[in-house]
Amino acid sequence: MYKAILVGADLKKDGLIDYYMEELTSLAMARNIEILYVITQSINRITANFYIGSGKVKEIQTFASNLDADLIIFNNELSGSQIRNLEAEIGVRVIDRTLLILDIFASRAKTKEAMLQVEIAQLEYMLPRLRGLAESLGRQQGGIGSRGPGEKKLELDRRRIEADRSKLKKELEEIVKARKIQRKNRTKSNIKKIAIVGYTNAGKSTLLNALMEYAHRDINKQVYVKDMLFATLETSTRHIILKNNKEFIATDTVGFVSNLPHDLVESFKSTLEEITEADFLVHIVDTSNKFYEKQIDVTNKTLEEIGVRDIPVIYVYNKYDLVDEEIKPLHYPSVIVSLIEQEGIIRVINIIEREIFKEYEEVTLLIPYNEGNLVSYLNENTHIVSQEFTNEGTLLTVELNNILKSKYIKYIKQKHYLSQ
Ligand SMILES: Nc1nc2c(ncn2[C@@H]2O[C@H](COP(=O)(O)OP(=O)(O)OP(=O)(O)O)[C@@H](O)[C@H]2O)c(=O)[nH]1
Ligand SMILES: [Mg+2]
Repeated sequence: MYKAILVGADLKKDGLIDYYMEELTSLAMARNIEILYVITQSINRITANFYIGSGKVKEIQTFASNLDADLIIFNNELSGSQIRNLEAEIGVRVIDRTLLILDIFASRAKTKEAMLQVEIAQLEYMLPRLRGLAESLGRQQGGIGSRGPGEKKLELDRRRIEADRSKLKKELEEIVKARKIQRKNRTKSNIKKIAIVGYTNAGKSTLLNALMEYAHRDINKQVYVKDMLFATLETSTRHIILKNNKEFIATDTVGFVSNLPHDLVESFKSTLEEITEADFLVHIVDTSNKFYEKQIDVTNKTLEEIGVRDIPVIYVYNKYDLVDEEIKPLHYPSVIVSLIEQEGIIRVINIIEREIFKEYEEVTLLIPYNEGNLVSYLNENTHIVSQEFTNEGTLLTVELNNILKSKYIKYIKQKHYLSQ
């Protein structure tokens, strides 16, 4: 188990350094790293050598040797040479927040697609840093200007990494293609889609499982739920058929964190695309984290980055059972619930239903007796409000969406407008 010192240089001075350091702490803990000490420093500019000033580096070195640390984690993204220089100066391994996140993702990836996505992002992270790392190697071994062993190795490493990257990208493309076809087939059937989004560990997968349970779906299709960051990286899509025969598609996807590495977002684009195609977003918020409003902003910013625009959303302020104070939502429309309680789940399901089945309308159809197949079809696939047998045929009062309404228009006797 690593014992680490966390370092945060506050360049932006946006008043959020404590938030970022707390988040870095949870990220480190997600990797079972013990945190010995947290150092922050307000800086006006980045230094080329160490990112922070050399005085601060000395201070870190002292802390590291006194506390017996074996890892330094920077909250700021470092260049290859900065990592090398810091390691040489402090004498222990140095990584940055991006590398830590990539490492967590790598340890959590379960499907082939997620593994490829993470591996590609890791290679993208390494490529621009190789030179910096090797330069100091060259300096150590061959001196300035000489094309020493470090330089040759760098060229070989770079070529190998680039080759690996193209190979992995091709493999990923194949998987993405297959997924797109699957998605297209779903789109054709014109079923509404919801995407469950939110900060990592907020309760997204919990909601997907609850939806499936509510709809009595196969218990084997449950997704992994755990109190840890990035428990599920893969997109899980489930077809939910409610008791009233109304159906929709629900997608649970990777959680967000602030400053999610750009390469990672890029690499996960195909997975995240599913969100951009949703008809409705359910944004889950973990109110047991004191920075939950900030986490909403982080999630919304990431959604914007991946191209989500103008999709209606409901903010689900979750884990209310863990909170003592009153919650005053700053984002609307919203609902305050606990998704581990039945009542909370039903409230959220009602909101989803109301939103995505807006176009459903109660209509009365008169179906001649020689079209009995249609009566059984409607019984199996729609919500029947009442059924009566008359001299002219079966009189069905049923809830239909626009597509079915136009399909069976000739049978419609009368419309009842559903109250919203
Ligand atoms: N106390 C409490 N715990 C909850 C509630 N909702 C979810 N949890 C727990 O929170 C943890 C995270 O839930 P997940 O559903 O895995 O969260 P997620 O958003 O899918 O997280 P990632 O996949 O890691 O991004 C689990 O241990 C859940 O049991 C709630 O309302 N109250
Ligand atoms: Mg999850």
